[in-house]
Amino acid sequence: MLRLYNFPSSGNCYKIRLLLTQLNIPFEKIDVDIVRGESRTDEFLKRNVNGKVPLLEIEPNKFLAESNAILFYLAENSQFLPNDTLGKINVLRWMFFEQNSLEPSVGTIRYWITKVNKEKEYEQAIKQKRDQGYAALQVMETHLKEHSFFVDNRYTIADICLFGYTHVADEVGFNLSKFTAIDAWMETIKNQPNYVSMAES
Ligand SMILES: N[C@@H](CCC(=O)N[C@@H](CS)C(=O)NCC(=O)O)C(=O)O
Repeated sequence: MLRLYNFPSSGNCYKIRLLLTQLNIPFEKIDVDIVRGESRTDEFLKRNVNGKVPLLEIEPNKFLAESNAILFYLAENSQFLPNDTLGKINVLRWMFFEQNSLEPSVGTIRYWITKVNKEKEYEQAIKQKRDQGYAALQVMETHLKEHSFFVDNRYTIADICLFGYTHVADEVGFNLSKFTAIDAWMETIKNQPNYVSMAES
């Protein structure tokens, strides 16, 4: 059985739990307390030299790191990834955008505020990252005003990947009220077959 090294409230880990659930693939979860440094032990670093979760053990002692690489691996030959090259490349395009623009802003602010209590200490950095987060959300909003999903007008891992941090942005002070297309897209995702929330997965 696949083993997922996991931190329950991480958006990056949730992406994997959501896809595995929607693919009906059973998996074992091994929770790693990243706040207490459990992803930085010698033992864990042997599994992932980058010291981060999610990490998927795809065969005994064979590990795959990076949430979006894991999504791509799992989605191959499924309904969640287009078959054609251009479709796949467009999925990658949005996954790179997520890691470059959304996750380092919304995801990092969320970690600083909710996990390590650095709201005061990192006030300036949070302000800067909040602007970057709103800029990323605006790009998504503009795209979603014209399209139901990110690629080929169908639900793919590009949507799963972007949903991971977008749907929890309001928990850390992002006001999403003017992002009506994002709101509609998030509702559509919550209505997909076998959808599971972060807390329930
Ligand atoms: N680019 C990586 C980011 C992974 C990441 O930042 N993981 C965080 C949790 S969301 C982590 O494990 N942090 C622990 C640490 O850096 O020590 C991915 O998408 O998987």
